[in-house]
Amino acid sequence: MDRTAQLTARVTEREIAYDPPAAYTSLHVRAAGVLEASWTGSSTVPSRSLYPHQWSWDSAFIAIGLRHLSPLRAQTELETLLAAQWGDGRVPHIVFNPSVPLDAYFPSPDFWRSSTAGRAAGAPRTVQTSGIVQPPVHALAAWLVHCADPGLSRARGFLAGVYPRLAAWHRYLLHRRDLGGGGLVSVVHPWEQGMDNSPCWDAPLARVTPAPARSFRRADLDHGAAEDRPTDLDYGRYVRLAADYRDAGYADGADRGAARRASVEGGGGRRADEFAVEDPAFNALLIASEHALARIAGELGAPGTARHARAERLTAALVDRLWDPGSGMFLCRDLRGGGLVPERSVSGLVPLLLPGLPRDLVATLVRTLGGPHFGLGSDTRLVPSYDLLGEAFDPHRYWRGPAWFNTSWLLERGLRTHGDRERADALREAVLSLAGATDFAEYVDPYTGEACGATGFGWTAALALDLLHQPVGNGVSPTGPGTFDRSDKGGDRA
Ligand code: 9WN
Repeated sequence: MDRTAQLTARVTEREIAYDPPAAYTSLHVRAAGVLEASWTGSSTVPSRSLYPHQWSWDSAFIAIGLRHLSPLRAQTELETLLAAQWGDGRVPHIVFNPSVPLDAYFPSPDFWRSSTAGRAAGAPRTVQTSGIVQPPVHALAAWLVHCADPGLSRARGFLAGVYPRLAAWHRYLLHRRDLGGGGLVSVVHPWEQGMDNSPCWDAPLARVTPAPARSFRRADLDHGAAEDRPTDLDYGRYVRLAADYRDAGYADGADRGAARRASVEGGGGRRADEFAVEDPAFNALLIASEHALARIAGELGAPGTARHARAERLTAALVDRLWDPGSGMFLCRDLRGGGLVPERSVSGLVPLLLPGLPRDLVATLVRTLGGPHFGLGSDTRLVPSYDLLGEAFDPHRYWRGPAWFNTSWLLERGLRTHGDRERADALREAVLSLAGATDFAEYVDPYTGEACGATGFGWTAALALDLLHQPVGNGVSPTGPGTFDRSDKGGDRA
């Protein structure tokens, strides 16, 4: 039997076991087909055309879906990513596949030069990576992957193998990236936060001098419509920020200041830390992953209490630094411009997934989600990436309005975590029907559900699979009630 037939057979067995509605059977098989076609042998590409390497947060979401088809592949996905971790603990946002031509994606390995420019930060020698990071969804993914097949996980020592790497990853973020000194992590590039072209970056990016357009060649325009993608001007700024970080040896915080002084003395002199933003989704995902790491520690026989307590402290810092009562949601904090960025993005709703969020904030976030700025349940089919009433809103342009499936998946989990079954079930149905109708599009027009970007997109297929495996209504997923739960009791069913 070939691989696709084997996977399909396994899928069919699982479908019988979970008894999903017949209408979803073909969705399940098609989603499995996308993941099969995107598998390289050790990891999964987000898209064969647009994103032909391994991306960090994509891999975490993909592993969450892949665990239902092949727990072994899901474990391997995360292990491959973590094998490219740097000595300082950072998990790079791209791990390059050496067999893919250099011009297939920009910025390519010869731009990042990780093994030379990143040497002082401990970049691996044998694999080429980018030097920036993406949201830390990995510990959460590792825990969910473990729960899918605890026997296999224990037999392979999966959690014992990934735990030290995940702990070092969180340490890097908490110790090297608390640039604001208030306990939260900052991103130093819009690509780090994952919602690259969000209007939240417009003001902080405006201070960055763009790299000249002729100094690089965009590969994304070979695959996507120019009017849907970031502008050349913004691309020039992305390139400038990444090049400056690279030229400062990918140093962070105080080390970065020293690298800059050395570069000034050596005739350089460009500021290498112009962009520093505290983002609600990035920090909320770190908190969810800290809770997951506590569970992993528990499974390995160590108490997770200190980690749960840290997650609670981080939740308090998130509320203290990023909650904006006037907007009824969380906002980004621009550390260089000195304040909250007055733009409503889906990022500011993602903290809904945190179990420890105060009840009144939960109620406010749910109201905002259904209100005129996001319109869920009335005007929009999936959660838009940006404020429907915002000046920069565009239903098709990258992260300036369209809806992505990963953020809707996170909000579905949030609604379910806080017991809002009705809204969670409706969002689940919307994700499943649009994933199927759009051939697993990268993103969709939030009003019409029209497919945009690539089709056969990895996390869209994976997260649809995950929702297919989740019983509706009772608020309990097959991985146990502890997925996002704070308590060490009752959730560790594995
Ligand atoms: C830069 C891979 C990635 C996602 C991001 C998405 C897009 C890259 C790009 O694709 O970013 O990392 O070239 O635009 O914005 O969320 O991880 O799918």
